[in-house]
Amino acid sequence: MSNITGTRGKLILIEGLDRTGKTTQCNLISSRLNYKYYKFPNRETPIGQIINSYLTKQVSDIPLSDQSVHLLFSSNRWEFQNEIKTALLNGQNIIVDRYIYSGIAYSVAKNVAGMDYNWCSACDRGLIKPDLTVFLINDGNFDNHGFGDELYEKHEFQVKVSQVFMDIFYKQENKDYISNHFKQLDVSGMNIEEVYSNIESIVDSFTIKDLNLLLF
Ligand code: 2DT
Repeated sequence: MSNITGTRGKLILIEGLDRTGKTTQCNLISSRLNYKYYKFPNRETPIGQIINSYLTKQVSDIPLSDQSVHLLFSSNRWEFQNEIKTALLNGQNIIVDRYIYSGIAYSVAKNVAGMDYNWCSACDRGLIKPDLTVFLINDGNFDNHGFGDELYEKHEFQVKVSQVFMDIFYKQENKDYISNHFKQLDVSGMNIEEVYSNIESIVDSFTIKDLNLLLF
């Protein structure tokens, strides 16, 4: 399960609320540290295009229930699994901008009957799990000012999502992951370079202990 030098690439995930600078940081890590960059949702594939019309509130002929939207997001991750796996096994480091945790947090925050943590995580079971998740938080003083006008970019909803993120990370069953594969970083008041240098040192100092890929 490794390339010729006996190593495999690391899979690093940057998660967080809207407007915490995830995409900017992922771009920097990708260009400065030579990480391959994946962003979810990937809006380019046919599945991603449906997700994009949903998020941008375009009128669609396809009736989308909250359950189908959730499954589309998951399916969009599955579309890239083989590619990600091959790259990692070839020794390529990868940085991912949103992944399973956003999938669960945004869907659970909708408060739809039956769409609890177990239901929402089931379709992601078997996906490659990040070796390290860096969770960016800010001081929570976000208001509607500065959000775009996509579906989820509303203050009240972001507060709920933030709560669900915390519930997920601090769930008993995720305890081992949190102690060994998780870092929370409060970016309040930091500029882009300050956030970058924090993330860079977290990423640099993290070494994978297991040559096998972790799976959800
Ligand atoms: P961006 O603004 O980062 O493009 O995200 N989302 C994301 C979900 O609801 N489920 C998912 O599985 C993922 C990956 C978060 C667009 C929005 O899509 C939400 C914000």
